[in-house]
Amino acid sequence: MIDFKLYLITDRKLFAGEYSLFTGIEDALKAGVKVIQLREKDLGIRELLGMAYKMRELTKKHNAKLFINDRIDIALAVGADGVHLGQQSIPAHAVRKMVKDKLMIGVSTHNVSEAVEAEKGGADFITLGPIYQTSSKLKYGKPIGVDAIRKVKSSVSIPVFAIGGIKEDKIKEVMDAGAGGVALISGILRAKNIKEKTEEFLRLL
Ligand code: TZP
Repeated sequence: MIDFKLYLITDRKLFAGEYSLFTGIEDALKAGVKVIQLREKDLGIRELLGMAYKMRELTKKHNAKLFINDRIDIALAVGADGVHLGQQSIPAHAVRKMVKDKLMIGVSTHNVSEAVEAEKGGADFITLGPIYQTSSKLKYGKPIGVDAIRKVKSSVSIPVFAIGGIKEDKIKEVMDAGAGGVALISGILRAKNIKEKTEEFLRLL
């Protein structure tokens, strides 16, 4: 069951000032965020595993869920709640077959057909984006706009999390379009005060 509206995704290179990955994420957890996706794609497998164990401990302490980007093996090894798959990952249907109900599955999608395929494959929710311009626009492609949420929502029944360039002033627009929540990185991780920024997002949601 998806019982969160704010899906916070990590990028250890973004933290400002005194924050590091773990102190920054802990502040977001203290503010009440209930799910973290560990997404550190450039790390080697052993380093990532170590980080995932620590993140599992931290999320448990704050009663929050942990998703691991792409790596089903690491998600299972550390006892994460879920795995988050991209379009280049093993597809959801194959993961579902492997893990049964041991892991929740989130899938990154960009259009209706990817969303429908994810749902059919057994995904519990999808992210859809980039809805708006993001800071690293080349990496994620052209913004698909808020109407894409309406289109996808009319084709799937699992929750759709808007992603890409989500800041406080975009929350109302994406939720009005039918999003079940928002997924974001820089909107929170780049903040000077992560705790206050997270509280603000949670209030708006
Ligand atoms: N997938 C689509 S856009 C995006 C991802 C991972 C980046 C989201 O980052 P930000 O900083 O919240 O725009």
